[in-house]
Amino acid sequence: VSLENALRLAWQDREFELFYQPKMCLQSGQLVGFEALMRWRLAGMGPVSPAIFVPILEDTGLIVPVGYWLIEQTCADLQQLAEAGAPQTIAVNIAARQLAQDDFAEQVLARLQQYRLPPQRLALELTESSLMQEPTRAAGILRRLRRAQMSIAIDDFGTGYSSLSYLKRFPVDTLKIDRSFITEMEQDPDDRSIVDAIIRMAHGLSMTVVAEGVETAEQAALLRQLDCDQIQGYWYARPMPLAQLTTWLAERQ
Ligand code: G
Ligand code: G
Ligand code: MN
Ligand code: NA
Repeated sequence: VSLENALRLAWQDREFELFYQPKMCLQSGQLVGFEALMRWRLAGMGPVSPAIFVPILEDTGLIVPVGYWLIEQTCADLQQLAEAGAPQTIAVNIAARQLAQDDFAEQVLARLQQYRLPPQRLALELTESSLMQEPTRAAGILRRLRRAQMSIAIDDFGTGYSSLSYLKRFPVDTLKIDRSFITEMEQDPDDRSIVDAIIRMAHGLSMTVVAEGVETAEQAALLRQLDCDQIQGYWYARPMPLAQLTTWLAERQ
């Protein structure tokens, strides 16, 4: 069977799973939220990376129904996390094709209402390239979501090809520095300068800045020195299924 057919079957059987990776505030050391990351275990093949299957979901258009289903799962898990004493935000990754739906904002807000969740509990992560496919439509959708108090982050920041002017055009409040700049930040003064510049620019624009892929205490310390707001990465916590996450939360009380 082709990967595409396998994905269609996986969707029929709701075989996708969400893992959650905690994010930490560098000032306080406190947990500030989570990123939802999709997982798919293909029988006989082990886990398939979303880097491989998300583009296929996009090409086939399946990402639209799958994406709404993932938001519903996230809403259900947000309720459970609040009951477990973790009322923080979960950020979900949104693909270009999802933003091409004119009623995307209304669909997302309707689900939050259905689960009785304030829209601030959900955040969105978008890449520059997904914003730039249909920038006018995307800007309209994001304005409606921002008006409802939802946080919008640019993911993989620094790796796209678009000009910085889009930061003025889209109502985003958070930049996530791509992990490729973090990995060698300690050895490579160029990477360090880029990270420093992104943090200053984000703060100049009154945005929150998050470093991705932080794997060591040294990287975390350096990012704190550079005034980065939040970190995400294996050093603080790996992506985990909800059951493991509730154990992780309980152990930290
Ligand atoms: O978690 P992992 O490193 O395997 O994710 C690889 C890539 O897949 C990342 O770029 C991540 O943003 C993307 N990804 C993970 N989950 C989702 C999802 O639910 N929707 C979309 N559009 N992308 C996702
Ligand atoms: O593109 P996006 O930022 O959404 O993707 C996040 C990806 O990074 C996920 O696939 C996640 O599993 C992965 N990830 C999270 N923390 C780390 C880390 O510390 N190191 C590495 N190498 N990958 C990480
Ligand atoms: Mn992301
Ligand atoms: Na990223």
